[in-house]
Amino acid sequence: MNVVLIVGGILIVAIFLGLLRVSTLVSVAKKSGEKVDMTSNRINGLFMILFLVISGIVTIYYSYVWYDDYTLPLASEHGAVTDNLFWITTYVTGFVFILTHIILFVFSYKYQYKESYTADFFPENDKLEIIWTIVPAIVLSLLVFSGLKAWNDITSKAPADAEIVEIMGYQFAWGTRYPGMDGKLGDYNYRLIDADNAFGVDFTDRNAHDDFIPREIHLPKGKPVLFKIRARDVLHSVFAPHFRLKMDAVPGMPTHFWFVPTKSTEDMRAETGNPDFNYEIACTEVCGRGHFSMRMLIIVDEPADYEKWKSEQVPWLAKNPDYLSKIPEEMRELAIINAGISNK
Ligand SMILES: [Cu+2]
Repeated sequence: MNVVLIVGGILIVAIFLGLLRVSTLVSVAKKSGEKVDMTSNRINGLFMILFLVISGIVTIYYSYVWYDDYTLPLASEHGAVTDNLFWITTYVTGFVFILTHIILFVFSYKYQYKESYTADFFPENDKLEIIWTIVPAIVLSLLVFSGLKAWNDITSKAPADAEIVEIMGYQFAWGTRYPGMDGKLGDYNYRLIDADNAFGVDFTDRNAHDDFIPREIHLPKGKPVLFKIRARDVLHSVFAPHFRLKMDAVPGMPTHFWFVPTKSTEDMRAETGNPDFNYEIACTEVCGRGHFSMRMLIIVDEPADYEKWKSEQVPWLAKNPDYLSKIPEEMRELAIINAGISNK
């Protein structure tokens, strides 16, 4: 369908260009006494109107057809604020955009050259200039300051009881690490990254012993969550559109984002009528050849289910007991206890 539309569009443009060429040649052949080639002027004027109408129809058509794709159902508290800002900005700028473009193309047609026209000398108009300076200044200030206030609220300090989840981007996947039952993520150091320890977790930090590394992200519904975001190699960007969450993952410069998920995965499946619905993180930084594969599932649970899931997770160290040999001897016993490794 789309290919047909594109080919059709190209053909229409080609036909018009052909017509323009023919009419220009005809007027040259006629050697009409006109100083200005009126035919091509008229055709260009018509093109202006045609461009306005066709591009207007295409814009409206695609905005309508893809509406659901840029208005995903919302599943976070702060998302209501950003959605609201988005629509206010879209209405204001959309109104100005449409108005100025209608004027631009209609005037180009209406005021095309005619011999009877004479130019008007119109050097200045203070009243007009004051209006078109002050009105946009006020409107833009309102938009900017309401955006700034929202941004300050969204990027404020996370509540102390927020669930901490580490998100690490690398070529080409996401990894996630949870602090375990002590609620504290262990330190990391890129020098410690090896074939086993993909996160470079520093197990000389006792907080790291019970950290666990699941395959999917689980989050509790209705509770604040703090994403601690980092990248291992190049720039990546955490994008979870249903939560209206987007934050770059930068190597060597950890970032963070906190939010409150408001709908569980089950809630969203019911709302969208899609039994296969899943929240996900995508990467929105073109980070290399495998960029497209950077997808990670997020499952939002009811708080009780979340706690149950969390308590069932096995610390990374318990799953990889061979790694104990790399932990300094004086810490090994503590690590075994903290990771809950049964000592036979
Ligand atoms: Cu990426």
